[in-house]
Amino acid sequence: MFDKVLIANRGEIALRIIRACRELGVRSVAVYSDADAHAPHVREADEAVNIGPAPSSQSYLDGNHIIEIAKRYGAEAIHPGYGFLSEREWFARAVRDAGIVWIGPPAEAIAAMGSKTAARQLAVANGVPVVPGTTEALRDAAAAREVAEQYGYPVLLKAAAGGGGKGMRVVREQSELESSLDAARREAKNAFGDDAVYVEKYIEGPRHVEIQIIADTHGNCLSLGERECSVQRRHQKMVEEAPSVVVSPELRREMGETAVRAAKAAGYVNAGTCEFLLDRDGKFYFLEMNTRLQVEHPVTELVTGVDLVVWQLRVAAGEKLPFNQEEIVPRGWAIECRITSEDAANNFLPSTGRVSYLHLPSGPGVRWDGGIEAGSEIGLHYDPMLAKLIVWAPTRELAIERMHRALLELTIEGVETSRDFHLRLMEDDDFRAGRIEIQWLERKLSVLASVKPPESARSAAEITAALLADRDRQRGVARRQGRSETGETGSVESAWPRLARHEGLR
Ligand code: MV4
Repeated sequence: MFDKVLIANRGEIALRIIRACRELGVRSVAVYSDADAHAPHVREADEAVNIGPAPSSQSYLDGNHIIEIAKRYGAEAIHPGYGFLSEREWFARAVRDAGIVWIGPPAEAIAAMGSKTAARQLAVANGVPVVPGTTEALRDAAAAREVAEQYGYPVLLKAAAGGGGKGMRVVREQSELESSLDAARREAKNAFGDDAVYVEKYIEGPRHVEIQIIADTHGNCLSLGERECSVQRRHQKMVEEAPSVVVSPELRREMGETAVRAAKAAGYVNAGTCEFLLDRDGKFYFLEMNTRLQVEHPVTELVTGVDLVVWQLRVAAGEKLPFNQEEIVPRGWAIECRITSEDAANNFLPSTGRVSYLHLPSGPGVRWDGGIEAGSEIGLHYDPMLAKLIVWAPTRELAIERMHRALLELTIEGVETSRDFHLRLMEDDDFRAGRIEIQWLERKLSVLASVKPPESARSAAEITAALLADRDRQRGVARRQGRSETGETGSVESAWPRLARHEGLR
């Protein structure tokens, strides 16, 4: 195992990696921008080095500078976390060329999966089902028309260099094709500097189900099962769970074998994820492979018992995976809510400010992977995800109740957060029944993102409720639950005193 690892990231994922390092007896080197001088990851690491100004381009994305620091501080390996430099082929190569171990897949595997058309060709060549469509970029509108006719409308134009939904256009009929192709090309050129576009049959109302894999350097590659990630808005996931309500043990085995085949074809090592669309008939199609640790990895950890970050470090150090596929069986249910500094009532506008008060949930089956503390300044330089709240329970129903309970315990003041939105999600009948697909949340937004009363009205109500609660307590009135056994939100009389105890009387 390594003596010292540099963590080229910030926030909750930097802390997550520091924790894994500490359990393995590995010393950690954090890097931080001027904006993060007082951030928790800086304090928790064994050493911390300032790498420049707040903008990512001058700090967390300055790969050459980070490699210099790794050498200067004697770090034998670099963990990139997710985002930032994690999927930059050039960086994986530069780290390796500097004689430092890259805690991630080989640069060649990042490249193989980086181009969506190349990934589709690799998939097709290895018997991995993809959505019907082309595996090469379209030459012109006439070629687009020809393949669209062949597959039938609606079709989806996608950027070859893309991923994450940029440069995508649904085309419902031939008359829209040419203008959509122009638009997709322009968007692709802007986002990726490459206007290559290809075409797929458009799948209506699918789920987004992804398979976690892990591979060592000895030729072992295992599937750790699926995550259901359909609850997303504008390609930003908001809730993830493992397993998925629609994945049977047989389908899990089939999707797992498919993901392992795709990973092996790319020469993959380390943790990675194959994304699939799962249609209403239970047919699945490979979309793309994420060649990094993902934000939502904890739900897989909780149902499999495999510490993914520890195993990233171990396989990067050359260790063999000690388990086999038959031993990996998901147990119970895990759900993750991404707690962001966004105002759901205001079109998810990013919210900034200082976290003036923070109370974290705990108790049975609750995990908090956070990157903030009371006093943290939330600005606009980085991603608005502040933390992940993750729960485990024996069944999905109990996991939803547990998440609801944990969200009730959570108080974050000073910035707007997605906490209330997540509470309403956990109360939603469709969500509770598992009736979700990739467009579900956007259809539901108007109901879930209801406008809040103004702050002045809220604080007056809180003070009133606090006084009422105090009076009741002095009279010895028994505490009542805020939620009944049928899952209905409690009456105003019971809900307010509970809120008051939480937020008014502290
Ligand atoms: C699709 C699709 C429907 N049909 N491909 C979105 C981002 C990129 N990873 C692929 N995406 C999609 N590809 C076909 N042929 C619908 C989506 C899609 C989506 C996929 C996963 C998660 C969320 C999504 C939201 C909108 C569209």
